[in-house]
Amino acid sequence: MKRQMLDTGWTISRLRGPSTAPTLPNTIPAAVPGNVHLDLMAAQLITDPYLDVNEISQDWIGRSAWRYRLAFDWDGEDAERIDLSCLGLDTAARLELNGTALGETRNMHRSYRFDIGDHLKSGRNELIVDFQSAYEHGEDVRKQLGSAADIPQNYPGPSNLIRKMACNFGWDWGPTVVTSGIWKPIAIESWSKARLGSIRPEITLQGSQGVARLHVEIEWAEKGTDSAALVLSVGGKRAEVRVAQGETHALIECRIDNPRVWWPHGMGGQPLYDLDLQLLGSDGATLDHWKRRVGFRSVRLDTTPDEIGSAFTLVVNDVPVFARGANWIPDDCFLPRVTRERYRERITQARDANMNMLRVWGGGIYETDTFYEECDAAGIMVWQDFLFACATYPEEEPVYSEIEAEAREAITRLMPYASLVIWNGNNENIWGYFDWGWQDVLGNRPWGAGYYLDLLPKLVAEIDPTRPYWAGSPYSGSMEIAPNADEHGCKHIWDVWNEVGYETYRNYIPRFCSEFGWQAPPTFATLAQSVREKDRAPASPGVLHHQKATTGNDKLLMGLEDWFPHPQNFDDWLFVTQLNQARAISYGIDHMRSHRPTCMGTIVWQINDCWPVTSWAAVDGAGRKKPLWYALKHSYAPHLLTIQPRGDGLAAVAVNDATLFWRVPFTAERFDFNGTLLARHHVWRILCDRFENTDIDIPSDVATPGDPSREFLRARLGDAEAWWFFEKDMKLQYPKPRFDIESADTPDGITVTVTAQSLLRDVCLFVDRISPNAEVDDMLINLAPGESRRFKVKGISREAFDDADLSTVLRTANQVAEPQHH
Ligand code: BMA
Repeated sequence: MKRQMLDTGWTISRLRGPSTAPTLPNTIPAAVPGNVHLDLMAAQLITDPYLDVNEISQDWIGRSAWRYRLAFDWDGEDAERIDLSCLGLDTAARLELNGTALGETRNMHRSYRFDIGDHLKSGRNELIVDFQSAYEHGEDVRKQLGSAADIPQNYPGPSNLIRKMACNFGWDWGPTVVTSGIWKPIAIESWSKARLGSIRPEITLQGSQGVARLHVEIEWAEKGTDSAALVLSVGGKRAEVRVAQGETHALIECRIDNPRVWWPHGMGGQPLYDLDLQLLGSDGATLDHWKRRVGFRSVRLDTTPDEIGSAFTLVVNDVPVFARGANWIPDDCFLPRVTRERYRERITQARDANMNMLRVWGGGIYETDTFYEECDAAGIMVWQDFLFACATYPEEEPVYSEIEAEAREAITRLMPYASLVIWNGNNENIWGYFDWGWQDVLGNRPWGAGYYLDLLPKLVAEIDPTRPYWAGSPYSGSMEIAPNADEHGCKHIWDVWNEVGYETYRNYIPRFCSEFGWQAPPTFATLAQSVREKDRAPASPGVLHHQKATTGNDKLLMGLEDWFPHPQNFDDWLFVTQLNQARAISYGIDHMRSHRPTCMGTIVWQINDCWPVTSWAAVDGAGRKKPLWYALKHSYAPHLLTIQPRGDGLAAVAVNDATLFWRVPFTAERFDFNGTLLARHHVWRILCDRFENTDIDIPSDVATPGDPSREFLRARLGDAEAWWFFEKDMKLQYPKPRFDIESADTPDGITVTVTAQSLLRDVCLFVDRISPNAEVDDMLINLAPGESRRFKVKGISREAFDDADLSTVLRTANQVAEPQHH
């Protein structure tokens, strides 16, 4: 097999579309992989769609048809078969080589292969890939489907009719930047005799044996008359099977005794083995090969009925795992920009926030192999949605066959990855069917249940029997039980944020919470880079344009209720809404983790953004960490101590997600805001076993304040500590924040030492306001009077500021809780 990448020399041109389009050159240089937006930006024919309100005037791009063209030389390769291999075309494309049509494609989530041997010439060749506008393609499908297409859909565009990334049409955190393009590599592959077709590796752990069982399809060149052999090697083991001439299926297996086992982050290591599969001709020459890094582990989903309802617990290597995670959306609206470095940075951010799971949400893509490779290496478990989100989907043709083919390919491509632990049918579609009034509109028409309850579980069982499948997020496990029930399956909590305050998290004890979130604007540096300076106000056109949720900015203020007064200026608005986001999510996680093992997972909406925007994300569209990221790091710590209401009083709950028992002294102390100790409770040793919780009563003389507005509780358990304030911030008589601040050079940045002269709550250092790329190691730190804390800041040099600047970017809850200090 010889591969010639077609990755240089392409051009694009606009074929047809709205008259609102600017005049464009006849041909524009194109990057492949890429898309038309990236090329138009690179050629400076459009402004950056992420800036200001530029998005609005660029609607013509998605409504236009585009031609990709490549002239290339071919030297008449001596091979029996020559294929054009396209790993990703977005979306409805027609391909032509030297004037001959090769075929048409209709699905961005599939790959395509065309036999081009008869159409290639030696010398100059011309390859054309014409993309129809996605909207026009949607209209075509709508016409074909008739009334079957006229079914509920929560978001704009035809994303429930065509197989294109749904959020490309706009979402409640994403712009409408409908694009077209060759978004994954395209190449000419020449081969003789035989090649490897699809490969389905079942990689598992059975007892103490690692099993690598590969179902291999062999494709024969037409003139092939030879037999072949497959050779598999992994972990020092080798297996060989003969493939008779014309045989298209083979099974090959290696078993490794006592392999090093792959574990999720925090539970053990992530050893990966090189797996190598060779297809050999009868002369022993390599015809084709395939390589992956694989990890041995077992996974199942425990849904055993219990006195509450039924469990929803992932069990890895026979150990129940509490999933500490976040939802993942495409990291950029323009997918080809997401490089390996960027995936690695984002996945490292997840790991550094003590996460062990990311959920790849169904309105995006089946991620690139790079994503799963990085998750494998980091020990980040992946929950993979099939690509259906917030809509009903027709089950008629031509949609059904596209979905089946797409699912088959996605399952096969992703099954080598150890990190992938569960397949999920859809995002919120079963919930929508039950609770969003869809049934009134649908009548008897199909809406997608046939995919989630029938087709997809069958395909997973057939293709990837080593992994669990769940029909939806949320889903209770039965169409007889409300999909978003607390007692069964996985739940989304969205009334908190949308309607009610975050104290409501405590009303729910879900078995697994696969979505819950709270919005805040991006960091200052990211906002400053995406809106003009005169637009730096909460309700300016620029800032509002970078807020896509219905009444999102109103909800930001609504959510401050009783905690903080409405901010009076832009800087306070940024800080207080970001602080409230961090507080809200910690409140939810601490509560749900304190209810292990009833609840066995919290997947926050969302870790990342695809552009600069006010959203639920912890890391903003430029990769900067919002205060929420630091809150996640604290609330997802393997050793969590949290104070929770229990009965009439308070308990400290120790949550031990570390692999060792936790046996340490416990102290709970009540102080007044001046730092005077008022009451104390000490226990010589508390035992909290590994992967367990222990509730520690706080005696009422310690838990009951004299003056709830001027006192706080502080509990410590070994390396963990928890604070408890008896009132919401607006009722607290915080002292005016007083502190000393000092900085010192280090080899990779500076340290900043903050010494509290008064109680300081939620100390945050917004160093991005001094140097856009500066990053602090921790935030949201409480300091009692007299206490010091040293922060590490990287990406900054002493020349950029003086210590007075530092004190202006230090913010605390004291500053914003009430206008009058005491
Ligand atoms: C759920 C998600 C997303 C959405 C989020 C915030 O609906 O599945 O569709 O972005 O909530 O509203």
